[in-house]
This record gives sequence, C-alpha cells and structure tokens, in this order.
Amino acid sequence: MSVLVCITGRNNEKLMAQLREMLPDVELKLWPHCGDLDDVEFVLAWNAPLELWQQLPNLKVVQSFGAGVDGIPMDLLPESVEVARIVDPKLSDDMAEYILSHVLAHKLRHQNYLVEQAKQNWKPRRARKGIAAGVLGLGELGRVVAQRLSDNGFAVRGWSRSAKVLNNIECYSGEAQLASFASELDYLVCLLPLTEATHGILNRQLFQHVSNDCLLINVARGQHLNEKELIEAIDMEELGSAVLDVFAQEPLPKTHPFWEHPKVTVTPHIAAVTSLDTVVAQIVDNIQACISDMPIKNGIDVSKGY
Ligand code: NDP
Ligand code: OXD
Repeated sequence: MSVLVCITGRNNEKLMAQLREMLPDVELKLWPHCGDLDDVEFVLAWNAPLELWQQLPNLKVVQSFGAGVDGIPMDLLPESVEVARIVDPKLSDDMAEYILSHVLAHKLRHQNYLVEQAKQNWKPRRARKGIAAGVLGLGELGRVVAQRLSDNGFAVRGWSRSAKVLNNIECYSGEAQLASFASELDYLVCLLPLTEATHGILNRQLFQHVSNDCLLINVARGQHLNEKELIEAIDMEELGSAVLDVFAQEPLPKTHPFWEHPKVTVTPHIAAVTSLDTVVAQIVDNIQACISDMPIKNGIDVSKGY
C-alpha cells in the first residue's frame, strides 16, 4: 500500500516532511515524479490533473487538502472509493471573522471614507441602516458565519438543501424558497459547495430579489458566480457592490475587470486558510484508518457531491 500526494500549485516540501515524520513506515509518493501507481490506495489531492484518476486501480480513499471537494471528479471514481475533506473549527471562526469584518466595513462606509480622504474631503454620513443578512449554505462554515452575524445585531436568514431549525436564524431550504430567502437582503453571503445544482447560482435572477444596495460576498467558489451578470447588475444599480475571495480563474488574470471596478473588492482566496498542522493531523488519521480498514473521518456523501 502507498500514499500519493498530488497537490499542484504550491510548495509541498513542509507537508511531505511532516507526513514522513508522522508516518515513517508508509511509502509516500509525490506527483508527478511517482512512477507506477498500481499500489496507491490513498490519494491526498488538490488541483490534481484529470489524467491522474485513470491510473489508480487500487484506490480506496481520496482526501481533499481543503474543505471543498469540487476539485475531485467523483464521476470518474469507482463507487467503492470514499472521499474525505478537511473540517476545522478554526477555519469556521476565521471565515466568520472575514465575513463580519467586510459586512461591518460596508455598514460603516469605510471604503467611502478612504476615497474621500484621498480627495481631502470632510463628508460625514450616517452608517447604513440595512441589517438583513442572508447566508447561502448552512454547513460547517455557513452556520458559524450566520451565528456571528446574528450575535452582532444582524437579522439573519440561512438557506440550505435540507430544512433546518437554528437559534436566531430564519431558515429556508430548497429551490422553492430561494426567492423568499433573498427578498430585500442587504448582505448576501455565498458558502455553498460547488456542485451541478449550485453552479452559477449567483446570477442576475437572484440579484433581482435582493435590495439595490446589497453587498454580495462570495467566499465559496468562483464558478458559483456569473461574473458578467454581476458587473451588469452593479452597473445597472440592481446590486450595490461585491467582495470576492474566489474566482473562476485563480490567480485572477491581470486584465480582469474586477481589479479596477470601484464597487468590487478582491481578496486572493484567503477568507479562511487551513493551518498545515490541523490538515496534517486529519490526513494522518485518515491514512491510518485506510491502512487498518477503519472508518475515515469527515467523509462526504459522494452521491450528493459534497
Ligand atoms: P458543508 O458541506 O459543511 O455545507 C454545505 C452547505 O450547503 C450545507 O448547509 C448544504 O445543505 C448546503 N447546500 C449544498 N447544496 C445545496 C443546494 N443545492 N441547495 C441548497 N443548499 C445546499 O460545507 P462547508 O461549510 O464546510 O464549506 C462550504 C464551501 O466553502 C466549501 O465547499 C468551499 O468551496 C468554500 N471554502 C472557501 C474557503 C475560502 O478561503 N474562500 C475556505 C474553505 C471553504 P444541507 O445542510 O442541507 O446539506
Ligand atoms: C477550501 C478552500 O476549500 O480553501 O478549503 O477553498
């Protein structure tokens, strides 16, 4: 049995050193210089190339290096393969802090004062009044974000696939309740996993329901957002502004209109960054579980895709 690490676009030296130290008896291979993959039973993956998945006849477990599993093409895997992801309370807490800081900055008009300062303008204005905030996705991250907003005086709604009852959160579920969920929101946060059902969900049809001054915050995946329709909606004053942490293409190309749009704030996919130590501990537990045929932790429901 061997373990393959296939994480592209980052330096994996520290990760490999920690895995080697914690799993001295396990053969670890690092993509792409890994030779024959016949004995690989466990793959740790992030942005893995499609060609990989056809070369693993003895695959048992795929572990995502992050919370999202959208980079793992589940339709290409045999039904017996289990898929796990990272779940970390610190990640939820960091996400809640990111969202709250942007929501409060918008409410208190921080961005406007930076613009006025550059022009040496003294222009006091009241804070924005709107407090209706909606969170798409009430999972590990969305629930904590919704609660944090509620604790800070916002009137919070949440939307999920299955119906939920949560303290101080008005819960909506399913396609049929999406429009009521979005109605006249002042803040719309996306924390959905990327699946066929959620792809492109942030579109002009949805924006038509929220308030004209609404701040959209997308921290889920770039493919949730119809980028062209976002710019149209902002320019037509159907939507106020947007904070975007994730993009269809990352890094965001230098020529992309988001960089210079006065009503779009760009951050480089940093809303909640998992610490290597937490990740390594969870990965090691799952490798050991795979070796001893025990249940893995934080496995997802492959039939749902998240
Ligand atoms: P979870 O799987 O824990 O939660 C997903 C939530 O979305 C659940 O409430 C689920 O509903 C809901 N949902 C899924 N599909 C639908 C649907 N079709 N209609 C309505 N609701 C739906 O995910 P996490 O909270 O852990 O993470 C969410 C996403 O955040 C990740 O997939 C990733 O893309 C992104 N992320 C971004 C980071 C960043 O730094 N920008 C960092 C980490 C994650 P139900 O409860 O009924 O199942
Ligand atoms: C994740 C991410 O899914 O960082 O963990 O986006």
